[in-house]
Amino acid sequence: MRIVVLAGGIGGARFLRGLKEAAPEADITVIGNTGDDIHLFGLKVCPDLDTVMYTLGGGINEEQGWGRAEETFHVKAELAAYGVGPEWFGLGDRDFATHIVRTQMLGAGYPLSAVTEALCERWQPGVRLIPMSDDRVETHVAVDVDGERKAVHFQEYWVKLRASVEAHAVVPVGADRAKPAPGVLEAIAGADVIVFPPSNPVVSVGTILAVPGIREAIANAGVPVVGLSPIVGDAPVRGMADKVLAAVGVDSTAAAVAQHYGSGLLDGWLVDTVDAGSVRVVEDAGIRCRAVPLMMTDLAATTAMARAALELASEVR
Ligand code: GDP
Ligand code: FO1
Ligand code: CA
Repeated sequence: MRIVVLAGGIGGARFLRGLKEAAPEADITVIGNTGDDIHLFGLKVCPDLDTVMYTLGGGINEEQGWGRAEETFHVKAELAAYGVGPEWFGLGDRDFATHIVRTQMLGAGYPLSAVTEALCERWQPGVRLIPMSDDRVETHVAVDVDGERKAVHFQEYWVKLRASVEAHAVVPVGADRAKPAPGVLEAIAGADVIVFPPSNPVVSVGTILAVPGIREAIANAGVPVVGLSPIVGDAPVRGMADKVLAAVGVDSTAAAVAQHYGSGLLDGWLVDTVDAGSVRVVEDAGIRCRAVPLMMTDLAATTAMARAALELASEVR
């Protein structure tokens, strides 16, 4: 079975662990969000690709969900001693090596997709990880600072401002001119099932879908497309999905997220058992819906979620 997953960082990566358990024989291709990418200290940082790579490869900081295990921050401290920031972004020493290798390869002319493949040779994530695009896409968020509207990088909105100010708009800058990376459209066209994990619907899955051609390829793939709600009990399990959903005019409910994707894209949707009351609403929107436990508390629970998603996929179309 060939499974394609559109993934952000923590939610996507943790779900993928369960999917690998649920379908050990499957050939899994992960299309990763690169809208979170940022250039710092002359280096290209790809947080969501790295979160997937480290989580599946055994190098993740488990408690934090991003960055390396057993991390130290000497380089960051030395940079700060020179007055070189930003200090608000926590790049660790081990993580720095990844960004150095990536930036070096990009400088030598390799596209991000080839660089990601090379980095994965070390980590062996057990999936094929492809960035959504080799072209630069950066998510920016419109916020008011000192009474003035301005656009800040997603990382500045999330990490520096802690999403404490209202997000008025979310723009994947560059997405409209970006091309899907080599292998993305081929993977979608060759898939038996397409899965939207419980990733952020706006700044993770939404950004991937904003790359021209990807949404259309999924809608036309002619195979089941199923998703799992990142919203449980009318709130995100973690992160700022509620804030960025509000920016695009969508309520923070499992049903509203399903309707936001729409029946033109989604065939099936899993909501948490606490949201069982919304199953009818989703089904009335033309999307097959089931309520199952959706908290990724451990590998067994996550594996059960992945099984439920594949089972739902086998029921639709
Ligand atoms: P990010 O890039 O690190 O923000 O990760 P993703 O975009 O892949 O996933 C973020 C989303 O994962 C958030 O909206 C969370 O609500 C969701 N999430 C995290 N843990 C869980 C969980 O245990 N269950 C569910 N259903 N969603 C989760
Ligand atoms: N998230 C934070 O909340 N604070 C940080 O300092 C931070 C640093 C960081 C460094 C490397 C990396 O790969 C991820 C990092 N993240 C950090 C997570 C990052 O903001 C991601 O984009 C998440 O996907 C946001 O949901
Ligand atoms: Ca992210």
